[in-house]
Amino acid sequence: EGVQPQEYTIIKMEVVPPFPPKMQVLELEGKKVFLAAATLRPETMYGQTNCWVLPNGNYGAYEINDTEVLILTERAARNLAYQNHSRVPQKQTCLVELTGYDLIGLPVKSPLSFNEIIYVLPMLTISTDKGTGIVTSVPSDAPDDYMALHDLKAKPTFRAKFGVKDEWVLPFEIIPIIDIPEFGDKAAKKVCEDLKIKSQNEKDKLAEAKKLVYLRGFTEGTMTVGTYAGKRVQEAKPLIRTELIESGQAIIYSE
Ligand code: A2H
Repeated sequence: EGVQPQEYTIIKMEVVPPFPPKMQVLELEGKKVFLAAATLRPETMYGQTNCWVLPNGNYGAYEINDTEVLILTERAARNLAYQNHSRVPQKQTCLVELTGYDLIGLPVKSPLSFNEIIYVLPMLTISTDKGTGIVTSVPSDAPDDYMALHDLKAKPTFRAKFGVKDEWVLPFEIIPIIDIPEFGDKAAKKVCEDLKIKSQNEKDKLAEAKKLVYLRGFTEGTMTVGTYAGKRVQEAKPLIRTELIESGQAIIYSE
């Protein structure tokens, strides 16, 4: 972890019932259950195509108030408890323990997403020591997301290995949401192709791609969709973030 505190936006992605076997417990009955994705780019939520978990990662369903439950790492739940987001003050309460494998294939409804339903898919490079251990996928603007989705789309054996059904992946295309001069409106794809990145495991090249897309996107990008279409990313970002938080669809989280 860095010296500077990182402030994330946690996006509440509602799990669509019926719940899978592991989540069919009395404690979750009547509760609203969300996957909690930590992002630095709330203005990109229009372009979500799926959501990522670490297959071997440990997660839990934690109460944040009397009616709502968030699925995330215990570490994030503890931090959130000290940021006023727990039913019992300053204490996380886990209703059920889960692994990434339990979550793969779940349908979720995520704020602002043009896709009404998106699916939980495996990403092997997720760190459980950062954010919530759950990441929402915007392949138009995030090189990591673009490559991980590309890996799943291109490799049937990779899908089979994690029990990923074709219909959770193949129908989902990149959604252009931000235009960047010279990079176009699928910046992550362009930069990954320019750098000849072959898979999600090429860490160094992906770090370079991320730096390029992130800097240019933030300083020169223009929203092409949503309420702030035509506005600069810089201007739209805080507005969209505030709207998500005030409508109860997101929460502020720092670590
Ligand atoms: B970002 P930082 Cl469109 N492991 O959200 C790996 N990656 C994680 C993570 C974890 N535990 N938690 C969050 N992230 C991702 C959107 C996005 C993001 C776009 C473009 C760039 C981008 C959609 N995915 O991040 O290391 C999340 O992906 C570029 C860095 O804490 C989160 O924001 O700085 C970002 O990494 C947080 O990374």
